[in-house]
Amino acid sequence: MKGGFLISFEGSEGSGKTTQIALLEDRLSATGRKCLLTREPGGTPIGEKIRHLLKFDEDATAMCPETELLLFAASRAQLVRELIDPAISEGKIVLCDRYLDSTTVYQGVARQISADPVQMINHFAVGNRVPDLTVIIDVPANIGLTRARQRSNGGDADRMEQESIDFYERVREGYLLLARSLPERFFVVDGAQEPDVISELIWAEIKRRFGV
Ligand code: T5A
Repeated sequence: MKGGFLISFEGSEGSGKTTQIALLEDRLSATGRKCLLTREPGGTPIGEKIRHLLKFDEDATAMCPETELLLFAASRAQLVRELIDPAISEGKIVLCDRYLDSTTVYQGVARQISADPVQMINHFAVGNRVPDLTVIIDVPANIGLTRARQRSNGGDADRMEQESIDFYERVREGYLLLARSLPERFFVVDGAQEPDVISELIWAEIKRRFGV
């Protein structure tokens, strides 16, 4: 595919999304393709303020699941219109660290908000901008959480990292269920392998699908 397209990366905390996005950008850049790297929540000035509210604001401990869902969607709506759509129009490959499937899984499956409003709000936020490919990096919840906590050097976990292990197991199961229901959009990779091995598997899939 020579035009622009969107690849999202999903997985639980510490699954290795950020690491793999950086490795993929190196490979794509070496072929001469221009990339835009972005993340959710965040990516725009408005989105980064929402990110801070969702993760670090001391008053956010009182946040109810419905508010949380709408804030993630608000950040995403801004990101699509301000960055993702223009970049794709310019022929860039957008690599997004989390996207609408995070809401389906974290707020829908793990927080147990009904599927219908989650789907409707997701659709309202992104319009037609569905990923051309979603890479799920699958790791057992305990491995991902250990990595995430080691990376923050024992510093305080943010609000989203303070859930029970059951919550992150539901997240993992939610992603795997989603991938089984939409195999044409998802590629699941075992994230317990070495980063270079995972990167090679993702690259092979991208070449197969997009011929880059
Ligand atoms: N959320 C988000 C929702 O609830 N709903 C939504 O709609 C959205 C969009 C975002 C939080 O918000 C929630 C989900 C999250 O709880 P975040 O700060 O963006 O939080 O954090 P995460 O997306 O969870 O990202 P992390 O930074 O925790 O993890 P990554 O990016 O998956 O992992 P990465 O690459 O930073 O690696 C973590 C550590 O592991 C090492 C790395 O070197 C690093 O130290 N590592 C490996 N170690 C061994 N083997 C490998 N293969 C490794 N790969 C990486």
